[in-house]
Amino acid sequence: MRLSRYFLPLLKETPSEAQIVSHRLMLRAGMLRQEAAGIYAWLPLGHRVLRKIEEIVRQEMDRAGAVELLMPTLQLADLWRESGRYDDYGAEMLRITDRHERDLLYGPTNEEMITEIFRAYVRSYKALPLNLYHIQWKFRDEQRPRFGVMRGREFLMKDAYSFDLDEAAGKAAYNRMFVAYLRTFARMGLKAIPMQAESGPIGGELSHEFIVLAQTGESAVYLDRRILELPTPGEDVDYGGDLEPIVADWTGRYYAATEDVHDPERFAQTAETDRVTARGIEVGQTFFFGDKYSRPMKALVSGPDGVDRPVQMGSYGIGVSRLLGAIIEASHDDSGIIWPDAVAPFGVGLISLRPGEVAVDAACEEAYAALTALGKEPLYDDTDDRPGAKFAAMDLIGLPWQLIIGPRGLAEGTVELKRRATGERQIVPLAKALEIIGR
Ligand code: 5CA
Repeated sequence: MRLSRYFLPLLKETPSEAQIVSHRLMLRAGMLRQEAAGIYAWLPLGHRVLRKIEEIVRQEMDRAGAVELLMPTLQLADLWRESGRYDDYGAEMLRITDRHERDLLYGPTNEEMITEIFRAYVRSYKALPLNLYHIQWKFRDEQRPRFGVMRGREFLMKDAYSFDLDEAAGKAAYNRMFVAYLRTFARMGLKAIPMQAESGPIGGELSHEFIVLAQTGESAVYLDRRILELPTPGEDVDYGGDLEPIVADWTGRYYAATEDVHDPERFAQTAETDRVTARGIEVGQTFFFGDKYSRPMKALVSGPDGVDRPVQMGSYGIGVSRLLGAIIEASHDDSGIIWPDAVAPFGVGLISLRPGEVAVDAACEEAYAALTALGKEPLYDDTDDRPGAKFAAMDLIGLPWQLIIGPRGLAEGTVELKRRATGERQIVPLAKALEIIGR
């Protein structure tokens, strides 16, 4: 992408309404624009990151055996009357009436709709286990939308729903999602710690929140620091096998709890030097709630014994749009964002120090073509801005590499390569710079 043809409206001033660093940086870096309280337009740079995060989530869901579909944002109120949640959900639900006076709502979550889809088609245990997921916008009329994408009213969620014949199989399905979550967040450069949690309006006894530690997090958390050292399951993890040992490692060995369920007495059993009190951002939550929806909604399956019973269900959410904020909170410095490679909107910022000068233009074009061919998605700053402004802009938007090409270096056969995360600079021939980036 050539910057002269792109839409990257950077802000010079720090917007006064933004209270936390991720919100400030997303506004300054031209990623996001507020259209109403808690409702945002995703500008091109923000949209690219959103899509990258979504893709990682999708790949790990698919790897764990979940199947993608897409449900609508609008739902019939009657569906929610079947489960009894229409009235329970309260003021957070955005209720809408269509021209025929039918009650609709903008979905805050999809347990009812997925149960309706399941019961329409599945009758037998032979179709199980089944896990269906989608990545779709949700609306919750939060009392205090704040911190930008962290607590929006309209936000993008991945929500998966598991269906099993009995509780044991349901727990195995829960474990598959649990492991997939460990992998998903690690791939984004995040350390997300599963913590025992309350299930709130979704329901059920078994629930974990996946929490990224950050000073600006909304909830207080208590943990044994040794949980931070546990290894993330690799790509070769066997989703067909028994995952209980991995889940037990993460849930049974070390203390980790949010303030809602914190137990000071149990926490006191952790050695004082290992005790950490911190704040955290909830990037995902998993629930197992058995037949809470399938029983009232009559989603029945017959087992090998021919007897019908309500299907056992769980649901598994990831805050896809919230993750942008969480990643920036975890990875930035005074100059701006530092994107982990896996979610960076572009891989390399290619900076021309003298657009219009034949040799510089030629070297930049060569680099641009080579980087594109390498799949590194360069953003080529071919504008007439001063070098200082270009450097500041690249630092702000936080691409992993900066490749700087100017007349003086070229006269000596070199370019400058900067790694955003460390600030390390190398003066090398262009071919060498390309080799380093391509590694
Ligand atoms: N149906 C279940 C799981 S599929 C569910 O709705 N779970 S949830 O309420 O915990 O939401 C899932 C994830 O969405 C949360 O972990 C959080 O990361 C994200 N989320 C929830 N509310 C908001 C919000 N107002 N703004 C941004 N992200 C949110």
